[in-house]
Amino acid sequence: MKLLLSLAVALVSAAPALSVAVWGQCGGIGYTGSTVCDAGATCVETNECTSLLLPSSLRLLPLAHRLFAIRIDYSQCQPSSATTTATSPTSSSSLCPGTRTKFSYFGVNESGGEFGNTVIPGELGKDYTWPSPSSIDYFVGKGFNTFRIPFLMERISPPSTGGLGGPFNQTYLSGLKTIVSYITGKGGYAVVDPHNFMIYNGATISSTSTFQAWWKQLAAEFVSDSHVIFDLQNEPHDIPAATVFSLMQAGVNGVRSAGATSQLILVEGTSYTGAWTWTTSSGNSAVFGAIKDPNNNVAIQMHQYLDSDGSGTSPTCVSSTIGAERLQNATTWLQQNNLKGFLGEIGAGSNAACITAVQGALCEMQQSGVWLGALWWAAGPWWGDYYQSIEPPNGTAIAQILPQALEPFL
Ligand SMILES: *[C@@H]1O[C@H](CO)[C@@H](O)[C@H](O)[C@H]1NC(C)=O
Ligand SMILES: *[C@@H]1O[C@H](CO)[C@@H](O)[C@H](O)[C@H]1NC(C)=O
Ligand SMILES: *[C@@H]1O[C@H](CO)[C@@H](O)[C@H](O)[C@H]1NC(C)=O
Ligand SMILES: CC(=O)N[C@H]1CO[C@H](CO)[C@@H](O)[C@@H]1O
Repeated sequence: MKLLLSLAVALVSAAPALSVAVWGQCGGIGYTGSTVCDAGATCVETNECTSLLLPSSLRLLPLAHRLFAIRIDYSQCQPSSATTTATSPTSSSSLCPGTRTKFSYFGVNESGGEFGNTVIPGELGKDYTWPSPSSIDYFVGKGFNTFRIPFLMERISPPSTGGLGGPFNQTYLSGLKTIVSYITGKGGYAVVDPHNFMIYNGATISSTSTFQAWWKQLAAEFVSDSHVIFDLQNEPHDIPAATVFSLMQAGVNGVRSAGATSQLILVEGTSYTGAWTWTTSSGNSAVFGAIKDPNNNVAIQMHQYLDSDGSGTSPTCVSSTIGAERLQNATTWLQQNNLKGFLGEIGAGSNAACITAVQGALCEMQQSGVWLGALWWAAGPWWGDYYQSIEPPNGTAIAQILPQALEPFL
């Protein structure tokens, strides 16, 4: 809207001028006016809101044409101190002063393989899909290195061919391995994430021996790739913390028994592994301090959203300080237990309060030194206009969250 208003202003003052006022046009295809801005403003190339300017006929063009159309060149005088442009990352030292430990693993979730979870086995391209290599390239190009790849246990271990003890579906497994190899081939880390909430084929997984054997079978597929990270289970819930702990310990043992000894393992707790309830209602903090790994390379994966119910379904954040507040108790617990954390999912809306809240969360994490990594939820080709989508080129979180809240913490 800002841009439309400024265009009107620019048209009214169309006579040649020595310099252009703030928000006025100062360059672009077919532009012949002054390219010099008033004092205090800088001429910036921008695509912001450009699609709003397209005639409605253009908006009906096929996708590829519209993508071309929104690349129409346009430059605008912006206040030199403007921080809202999507063109360059916000500086990090002003946001988060002091000594910080950068994340070893920083990136995004890449959804797709877990979509359509009510249709088993489902059809590739219709019920589920795999992440796009171009999305991986985009984030690697910006300096991110870690991608969490959700998939479904019912698709890799079909109930119809022996269930969790049966052979893998080679078609689905090969789809998973293809994207994992693509990521690790680029030097990145691929987090292999059975996105099942500890429920398989409608029933809660309860057998530690079945879970251990399943992980031994899966880890064997990736044994030689040290850039694979094993995320034992996404968001168990409605299971006692102690039961989830036993299953996670069995999973660690299963991975290591496959000979996969170099890789990081992530364990998750009950109550959707929420950081905000880790030390309180979930009961996780009472049991997870005892996790044992013969290779001493395990971290506690937690998730945190910043909307009122912590579900990641509303773009409204509780406050601009809620990110740091919700992580504080978990951070202290990690420090006291000499454990490392990994924030496998964080997400919030593209608005000022949420951006400040995400910055506060990531700042606290880096200042504490106990968090190995963080991943935004989520990229992936099928999110559409979901407010947390960070899928390039124009997922909702690309314009502001990426440059202002994530890139400063690279
Ligand atoms: C294996 O996966 C493919 C691809 O999703 C699917 O078409 C096929 O039906 C699956 N096989 C079984 C036994 O589930
Ligand atoms: C942190 O834990 C204390 C009790 O241990 C609890 O009273 C407080 O509400 C927790 N903080 C948050 C933000 O959940
Ligand atoms: C991204 O751009 C495409 C093409 O212009 C458009 O159809 C789509 O709605 C946009 N997505 C978002 C989240 O803005
Ligand atoms: C917050 C969020 O997006 N959660 C999603 C986690 O992944 C599952 C499976 O894709 C979705 O159903 C949730 O909505």
